[in-house]
Amino acid sequence: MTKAKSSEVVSGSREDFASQKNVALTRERLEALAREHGFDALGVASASDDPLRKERLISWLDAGNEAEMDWMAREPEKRAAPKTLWPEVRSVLMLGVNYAVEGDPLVSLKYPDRASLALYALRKDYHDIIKARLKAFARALIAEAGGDVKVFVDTAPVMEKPLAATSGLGWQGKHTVLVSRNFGNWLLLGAVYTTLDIPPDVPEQDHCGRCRRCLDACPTDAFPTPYTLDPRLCIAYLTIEHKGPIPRDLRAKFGNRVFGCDDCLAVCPWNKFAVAARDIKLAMRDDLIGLKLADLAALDDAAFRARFAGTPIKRTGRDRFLRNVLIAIGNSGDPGLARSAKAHLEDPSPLVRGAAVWALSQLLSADTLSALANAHAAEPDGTVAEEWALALKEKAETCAS
Ligand code: B12
Ligand code: SF4
Ligand code: SF4
Repeated sequence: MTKAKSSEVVSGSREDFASQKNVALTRERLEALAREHGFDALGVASASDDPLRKERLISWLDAGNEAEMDWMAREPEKRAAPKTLWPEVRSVLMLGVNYAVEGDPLVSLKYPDRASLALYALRKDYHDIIKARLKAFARALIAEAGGDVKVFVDTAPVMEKPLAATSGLGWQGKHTVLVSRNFGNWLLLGAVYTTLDIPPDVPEQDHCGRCRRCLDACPTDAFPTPYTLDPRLCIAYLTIEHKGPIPRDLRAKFGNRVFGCDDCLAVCPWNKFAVAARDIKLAMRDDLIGLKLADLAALDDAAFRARFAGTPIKRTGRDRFLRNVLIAIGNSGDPGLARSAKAHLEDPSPLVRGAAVWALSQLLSADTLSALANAHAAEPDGTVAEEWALALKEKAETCAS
């Protein structure tokens, strides 16, 4: 268990900490409870308003950064302030689960004929695991100290990163993700709002200094300024949340990243303090590592669901996933994969057909592409017809230059 500023131990706080039940619960006991319930890090934040947190959220939304994540723009007051979400809350317990891996986290980028999937996705969905742990932890907390609780992971209007920074778990790095001195970039977060008044930890300082490795590592230049991400340029957003075609000018920069992206996290020097996770429930699934693009391209809906059942990947659905696989096929430089793309020129989904056209434009000669375009001249969907037109135009320009 990593303590957030471990010197901040709860002691002699019987009245404050557990006023509803008059049972003493020391900081050590709180940490022990967190550890017993599968958490590697714990920090406590006050539930009071933080004007800066709200101001930053509003300016992020004003810039349209929620993009297609409409739910991010809903109820910003509740998201920014725990007490607006739940007036009775007094303290926020931020909990972290370590998911660091052994070896190079970016090794999958070296194999262009295989899919690179974000590390958090190569295992059972963390939402399910963390939510179950948060609930069990919260029940134990109530049993020992009383109070009411609400638990959150990811989907509720809760700003987990700024709250975790306030709770001393780490700081928001220039890539905006929480960096921990003990776990580097590899903590998944969950929150417990409680009516208990627990002495807060000291917020963590920013330890980025002059470093800018994460900013420079981003394949799509998704950081307009340090500490701000534009999701519309981020591969994680575009492969997971975005529903339409991948923006044309970004496709070549995706490489073989098919679901999420770890580049900005993996280069952070603070990862040197991370120790590979031994959490069995969050263990990497061997059957998801090094998957061949050709095999993934052959998945129909049922096979997609079966292959990714229980993982975060299932949430994108087969069509969006296939779109991503086809972009990676286009980037593979392997003409042998053209067959896999060609098989999707008559796919029922226009999203998939469009991505197949682009993939083929990257792998085939101008003549072969043109013959295929003629054979599909009756394409009924406007966006796919435009993909054909642009593919032919760009191919002609490349040949001329
Ligand atoms: C929406 C979302 C996304 C979006 C947008 C990401 C983003 N940076 O906001 C997309 C889809 C792109 C995304 C991607 C990823 N995500 Co995400 N995501 C979320 C979610 C649901 C909300 C985040 C949020 O509130 N964003 C809104 C903006 C306003 O917040 P912000 O980034 O903190 O922006 C602040 C800065 O700009 C800051 N700011 C501005 N100027 C300055 C100056 C200074 C000095 C400072 C300090 C700050 C600062 O102010 C803004 C407001 O606080 C959270 C879960 C949750 N409920 O919190 C998970 C979460 C952040 N994601 C997570 C993960 C793991 C990822 C990925 C690594 C997944 C992957 N491998 O593909 C990537 C990382 C990409 C990246 N560099 O951020 C984890 C991060 C864990 C951690 N250690 O921080 C979270 C917490 C989920 C979880 N429960 O564990 N995600
Ligand atoms: S997740 Fe990838 S694309 Fe998104 S900001 Fe980080 S490095 Fe850039
Ligand atoms: S890579 Fe450097 S700048 Fe980025 S979060 Fe880590 S320490 Fe901060």
